[in-house]
Amino acid sequence: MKRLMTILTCLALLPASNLEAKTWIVKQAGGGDYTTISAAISAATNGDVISIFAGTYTEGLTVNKQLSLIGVSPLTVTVFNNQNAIKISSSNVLIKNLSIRSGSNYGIEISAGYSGASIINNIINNCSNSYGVYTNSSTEGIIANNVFYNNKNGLYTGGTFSVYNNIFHGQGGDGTTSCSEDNHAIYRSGTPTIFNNIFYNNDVALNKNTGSAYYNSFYGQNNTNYCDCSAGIGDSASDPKVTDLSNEDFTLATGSPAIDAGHPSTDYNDVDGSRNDMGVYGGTYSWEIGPTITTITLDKVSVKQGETITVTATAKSN
Ligand SMILES: [Ca+2]
Ligand SMILES: [Ca+2]
Repeated sequence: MKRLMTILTCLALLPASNLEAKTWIVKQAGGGDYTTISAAISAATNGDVISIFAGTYTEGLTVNKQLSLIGVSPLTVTVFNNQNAIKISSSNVLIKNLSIRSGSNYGIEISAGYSGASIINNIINNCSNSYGVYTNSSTEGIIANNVFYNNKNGLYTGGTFSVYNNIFHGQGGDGTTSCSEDNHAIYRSGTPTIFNNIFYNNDVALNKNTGSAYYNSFYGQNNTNYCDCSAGIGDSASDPKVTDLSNEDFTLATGSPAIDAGHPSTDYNDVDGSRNDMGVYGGTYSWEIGPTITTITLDKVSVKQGETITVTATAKSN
């Protein structure tokens, strides 16, 4: 009874919003709470999670509440819009496990003045007329373990973002490669901190000299690694040997110089406890592209103290 009392006491101390947080299921084919992400955002309140199943969702999203938008996999869930695909106009928004494209504007725009944005484990691609991610001034958050590819420009940092363990490849690619044109993986404004990223085959990798950048990998740019800036401590200019970029296998091949070459602080260690690997499989937010669990069964629904319960899961490969 004492233990039960303790648990009840802890629950009573939690803020009400935690107790009321809800997960909304979005399934385009039906069977969830909604078939569009926009409808789920309208219904949700601060602190809720929107869980998005496979599909191509052609809708522009305005996230004006403290929400987590989480896809089942960036390889199977796409958000596309001809204008901004996702506009964040709230603090403390999480965008995770989505493939994001815009026809003529930003993949993700973070409106001025909002903090606590987390952009994690996404593929941001083919924003062919603008930036994959654009953060306005007075914004703050993390942009970690994403793949930016084939955008006109990858990322504009207008605020105070930590940008780490991303892969930027194929930005620019329109035949022009000058520092003064739209070509870059990252254009720096504000004061970003940029580390553990891989820059591969962009027209220009890093443009402008604000904030700080170190322990990044630069290889195969069409023009240059650095415009108006220079190499940071720990930067690598060797082929990072990503296994197969064009077929979305972002693991590092055996012998890759990006292995154990990220920031040496234990704060950024990989999930296996070793020093950070550059790229999307390094650090706390390592990609989890493995089998997807499809069913979970329990052999009983209640157990006595000391009794065993068996949980059986089945899964399919991605
Ligand atoms: Ca270009
Ligand atoms: Ca490692």
